[in-house]
Amino acid sequence: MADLRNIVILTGAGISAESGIDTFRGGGGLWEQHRVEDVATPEAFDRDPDLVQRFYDMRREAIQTKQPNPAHEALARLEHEWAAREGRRLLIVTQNVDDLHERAGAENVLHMHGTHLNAWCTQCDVRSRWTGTLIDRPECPECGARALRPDVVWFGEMPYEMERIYAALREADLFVSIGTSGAVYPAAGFVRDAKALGVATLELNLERSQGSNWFDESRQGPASALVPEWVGEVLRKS
Ligand code: BV8
Repeated sequence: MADLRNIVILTGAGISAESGIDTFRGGGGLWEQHRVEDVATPEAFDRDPDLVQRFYDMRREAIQTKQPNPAHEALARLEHEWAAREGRRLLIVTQNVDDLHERAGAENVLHMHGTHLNAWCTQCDVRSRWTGTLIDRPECPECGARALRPDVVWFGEMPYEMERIYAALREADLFVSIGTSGAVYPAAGFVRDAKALGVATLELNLERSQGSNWFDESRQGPASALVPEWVGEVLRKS
């Protein structure tokens, strides 16, 4: 691990679970309370915008009451203590729409599925920081149209900054997947892309995921324990 220069980390809902944010597919997960087709597709939004807005309003409000956990804090430490040295790069690609990576101090964070803290105007296309609700169809701060939606990538929509992600994978020495079930593409395919590129792969997850067999190494346990332990290994060997 001493010759590591470039790490790409993918995080999923599992890294935020110990902060009290529901995952999607675990026991009591979000998708057990709502069918994906009813709340996380453009068709659902067209069919029943109030249901979708309420689903995201509830999650946007909940997220703001939560705090980063030791896993988020360890990744921020990795960025500031390891990646800050000459010639090293760390990119955190998160599927999560919460801002716990940033609130833990991480800066180079890419939200491939969007963020709860933006509203996206379907009229003028401008994204505005948004911490309130959208159910009451508030005016877009930019153009005034009552046409705001969550700035979240729904099923069937193209995730953000895919080219930047693949460019980072092409340069990486190590790809680490943390807290994701490996159920949703294209994120679930990154481990295979990494392997095809000769990049070493590590999974840190509470239980085996749909992608575990693709990883060079897969460790099971809570992120709040596994991530600080792994970051400590990297810092000690660097
Ligand atoms: C696209 C919105 C193309 C934001 C989300 C058939 C085959 C392959 C692909 C497809 C297919 N049919 C359709 C597709 C494409 C589809 C897809 O993959 N479907 C799946 C269901 C088969 N993908 C898409 O539609 C994507 N877009 O493909 O576009 C395209 C091409 C051209 C032009 C236009 C478009 C868009 C996908 C994004 C969907 N949006 N969310 C929101 O509401 O928050 S997905 C949602 O699930 C999340 O965003 C997240 O990304 C995703 C996966 O969830 P996880 O983060 O992994 O969470 P999960 O609960 O599943 O797992 C948690 C894990 O943590 C578990 O393993 C658990 O063990 C672990 N854990 C729990 N506690 C802890 C822990 N680990 C550690 N510590 C703990 N304490």
